[in-house]
Amino acid sequence: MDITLRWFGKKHDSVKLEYIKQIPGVTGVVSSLHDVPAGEAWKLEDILALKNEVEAAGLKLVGIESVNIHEDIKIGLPTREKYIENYKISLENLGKADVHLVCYNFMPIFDWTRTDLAKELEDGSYVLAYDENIIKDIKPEKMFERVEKESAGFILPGWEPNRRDEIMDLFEKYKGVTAEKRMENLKYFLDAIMPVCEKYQIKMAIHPDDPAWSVFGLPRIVTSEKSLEEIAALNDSIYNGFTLCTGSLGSNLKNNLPEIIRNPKIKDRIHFVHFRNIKYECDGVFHESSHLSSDGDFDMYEIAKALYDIGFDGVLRPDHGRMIWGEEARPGYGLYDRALGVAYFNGLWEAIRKSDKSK
Ligand code: DNO
Ligand code: MN
Repeated sequence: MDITLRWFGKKHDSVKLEYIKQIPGVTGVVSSLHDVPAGEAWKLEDILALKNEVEAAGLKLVGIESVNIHEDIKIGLPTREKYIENYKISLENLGKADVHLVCYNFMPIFDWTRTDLAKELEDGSYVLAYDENIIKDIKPEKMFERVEKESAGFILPGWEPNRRDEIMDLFEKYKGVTAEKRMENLKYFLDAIMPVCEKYQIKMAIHPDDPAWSVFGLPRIVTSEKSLEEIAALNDSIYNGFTLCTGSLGSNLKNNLPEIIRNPKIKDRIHFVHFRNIKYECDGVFHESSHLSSDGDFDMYEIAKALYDIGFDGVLRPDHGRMIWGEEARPGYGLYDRALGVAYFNGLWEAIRKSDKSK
C-alpha cells in the first residue's frame, strides 16, 4: 500500500514536500496540474516536471488528484467529443510518465460543498462544516456572496468569483439533465477512455459526491452503495474503479462504510482510499473532525479492518483535517492534522496486521 498526502504544487500549497517526507510511513503524494483548465490536454513535459519535483524530495508521484472532467462531458453535449479526446491524451501522457492512478469526480458544477470553511470547535481548532438548512433555500447567486464572506481567505472549489457567469450558464445547461442521463454520460465517458487505461494500466478512481446527495437541485449520482454497484457495471474493466472517500460517502449516514468496502461488486475496484471522519450535529448538519473514531461518527477501526480483510493494497491518504496548532494553510489541507491522521492509520493497520492469526 502507498500512504500519501494530497499536495497542491509549490505555487498553490504552503505545505512543503520536505515536510510531507518526514511523516512516518508516507511514500508519496497525489497531485495535479492545477493551472490546466478542465477539458485541456495535459502535456507530457508538464507531468514530468511535476514528477521530477516530487521525486527530488524523495517521494513518489503515486497518482493524480484530480484530472477534472469538463462539464460538457457530464451534461452530454455534442462538444464532449473534443474534451474526451483531450482526456485520452492526458491519460496517455500520464501512462508514458509511469503514473497509474487517476482520481476524478462527476459532481455537477462543483466539487465538495461546505457552508463554513473555518468553523471553530471547542478546543480552538477549525474545521470545514456543512449545514443543509443553509444550502436548501439558497439560490446559487446568493451562494457566491456567502462563499466570499465565509471563505477564510480561500474559496470553496468551483465557486471562484470569476466563474459567476459561467456557473449561472451551467445551471441553465443542466436543466432537464436527469440522474439517469448523467449515468449514461458517465458510461459514454468510461467506454471511451477504458481502452487507453487498459493500454497504460491506469486505474480510474471516481470520487463520491460530497455531500452524498443532490444539492442546488442538481442530480448527483455517486452517493450510495447501489450507485457504486451501478457504476461498476457500466464498464467491466477493472480500471473502472473508485476512490472510497469515507467522509464523502459517509456524509449520508445510510451508507454503511465497512459493508460497502466488503461488497464483492465493489471491493476489487477500490483503487484509492480517502480516510477521514466527520461528526454529525443533527440530520444534514455535520462538521469534519479529527480522524480518531471517538471524535466523529465513524468507526475508523472497522473501516481499516474492512480494508485489511479485502486485501487492500492500493493508495490511501488522510483527507481533510482540522486546522490546529496555529497553522495557516488551505482549509482541510494543513500538514499537522493530516499527519496525525496518517500516524493514527499506521497504528490501526499495524495492530490489525499483527492480530491476524492466519498469518
Ligand atoms: C473531498 C476531497 C475532494 C476530492 C475531489 C476529487 O473529499 O477529497 O476534494 O479530492 O472531489 O475529484
Ligand atoms: Mn475525499
